[in-house]
Amino acid sequence: MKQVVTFGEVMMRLSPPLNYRLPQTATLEVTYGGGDANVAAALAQMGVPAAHVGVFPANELGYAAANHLRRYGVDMSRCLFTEGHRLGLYFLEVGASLRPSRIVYDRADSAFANLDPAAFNWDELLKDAGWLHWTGITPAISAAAAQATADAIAAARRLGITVSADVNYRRNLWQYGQKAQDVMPDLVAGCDIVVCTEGDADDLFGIKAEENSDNGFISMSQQLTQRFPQIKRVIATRRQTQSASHERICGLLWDQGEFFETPFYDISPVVDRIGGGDSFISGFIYGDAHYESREQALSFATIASALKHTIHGDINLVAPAEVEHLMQGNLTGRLL
Ligand code: KDG
Repeated sequence: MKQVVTFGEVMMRLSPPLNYRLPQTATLEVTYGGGDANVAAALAQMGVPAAHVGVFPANELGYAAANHLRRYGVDMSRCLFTEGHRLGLYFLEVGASLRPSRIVYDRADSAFANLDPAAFNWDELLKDAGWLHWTGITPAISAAAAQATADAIAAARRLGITVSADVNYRRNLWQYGQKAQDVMPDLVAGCDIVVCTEGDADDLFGIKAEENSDNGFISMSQQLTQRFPQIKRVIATRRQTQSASHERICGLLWDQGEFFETPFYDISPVVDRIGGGDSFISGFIYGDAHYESREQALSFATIASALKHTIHGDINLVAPAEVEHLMQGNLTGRLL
């Protein structure tokens, strides 16, 4: 498989141990992640050539963040290290029972937010790539990041590279003056595959889906692909919470008029839900390259995402064999 390239911000993640609250904790566990880079890392550790393009401060924190991704095999040679700005941070307080997890961002004025779009020669950066992936987090960060995302997509289209996006609307991140509703339509118009929920399609594109479950996804996908004809496939997970301790997900795919769905897979008890969506699209990219059928690609993606919920940190560290074992119906957790 040709290289998958991702583009976006990587942050340091700081979390109290166990279910401690932020004001009481004496220690913070350090790891790193970013919606786009998590996809590159999951793929690289599954053996798919993956590179991440990002901007880091030229200091020990920036080098540590980049080295964290290198450790999983991500090619970081196209990243920039700049002076004068910082590494973004996010604090994750893991909830329990009725208390949901909370994220506190401290990412203003990061090196990535201050990137210079002219510093990226995308035709060169993507010349060996077969796939470009980005998330809606990246254009939310600054006007410069949105411009660089548009430039990357335009180059990918010129080069005939597959483009995927997780539209991932985070309304609290869009603070620099441009509206997601004005920026995102032009960006998703250049994509072949999008991860999109009915809620995000409504919020971002004003697409109103039919109300009931499967029909909602189908009607949203029909409207989305009519409005943006470059998009051939729409994927999403659906979450069902039957009780606080019983959650499960299934995968949905709309592919040029055909609808596929997987069975539901249990994800409880959830160890760490950050990066669950990134695991789904990285699983789909892997599955698309390794299986003949779209059902298998969707099953791989959904099971990979379900397994991510058992793994600490932002990055999905599952081996293809673990996913395949469960795809064969072996859902009892026997040793491989
Ligand atoms: O999808 C996971 C991301 O939410 C996480 O890695 C942190 O990039 C991040 C963000 O902006 O929240």
